[in-house]
Amino acid sequence: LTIETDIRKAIEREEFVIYYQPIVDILGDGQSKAGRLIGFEALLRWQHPTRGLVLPKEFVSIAEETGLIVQIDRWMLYKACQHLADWKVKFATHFPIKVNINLSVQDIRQGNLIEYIDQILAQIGLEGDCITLEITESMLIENISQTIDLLSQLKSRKIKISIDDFGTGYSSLNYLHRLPADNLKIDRSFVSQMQQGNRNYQVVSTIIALSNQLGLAVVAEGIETPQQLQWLQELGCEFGQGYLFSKPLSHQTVEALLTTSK
Ligand code: G
Ligand code: G
Ligand code: MN
Ligand code: NA
Repeated sequence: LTIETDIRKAIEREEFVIYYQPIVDILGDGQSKAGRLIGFEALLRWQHPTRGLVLPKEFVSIAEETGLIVQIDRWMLYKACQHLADWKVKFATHFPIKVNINLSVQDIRQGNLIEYIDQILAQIGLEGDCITLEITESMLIENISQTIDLLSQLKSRKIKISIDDFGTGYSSLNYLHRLPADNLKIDRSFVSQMQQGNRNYQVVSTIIALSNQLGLAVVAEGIETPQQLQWLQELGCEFGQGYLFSKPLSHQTVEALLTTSK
């Protein structure tokens, strides 16, 4: 319960910050070479007055149980869109850079998410197509019809939908073709345990083949080694994220990166 009180105070005092992890094009094509930055995943951090930088695993599940995550995620949406609009002006040559934002099931249940998003996009002056919302398979399964309805409304605003941690949920194959999703993120547990021809390698290979057949883009998470990158490229995975490219970066470090790579 004291953590709940602490989270409430953190919201009031604006102690949350956003770290941004680069997402890169790992295949490239005729025009662009592999390794190009295409966007960032916005990741929540708590800049705690005494504990330092606290990671989501320490507080997100309590924020979800108490419903406080809704306020936090709305702050994330607003702040990440503000940062993006700001970067668009400062670092125009890098655009279109996109931002991915994680949602929890409570955000979807709240009801007025669409109105909130319309309001911030209008206020900040951004188009929906520069944001991707990440949702997990388990969120979909809990509320399949309500979720499909919401996703369709997001799609009509050109907001992209990503299925996060793909492969860790339940029989996703049954409904995947019904979902108005744009891409899948292969869970990092599969990527980290890939070895030529082993079970994880087969799972990754199958997810990529399936995505290609369904016309979904694929992002592999948690790429840490050149070998993993090479296998993913051979399997036709278009996008990647992971420590091999970059760990999540502070706002200040993102600006330094965009400045030097202009
Ligand atoms: O940054 P890190 O890898 O520690 O994040 C762990 C998990 O925490 C992410 O996979 C994501 O599911 C969750 N998470 C991170 N940022 C947010 C956020 O802003 N909102 C919600 N709801 N979950 C987040
Ligand atoms: O749950 P979600 O996939 O949204 O969160 C991504 C999390 O994975 C973040 O907390 C981020 O810090 C972490 N992460 C990102 N890249 C790597 C990586 O290459 N290796 C490991 N171990 N973790 C990573
Ligand atoms: Mn995510
Ligand atoms: Na996640």
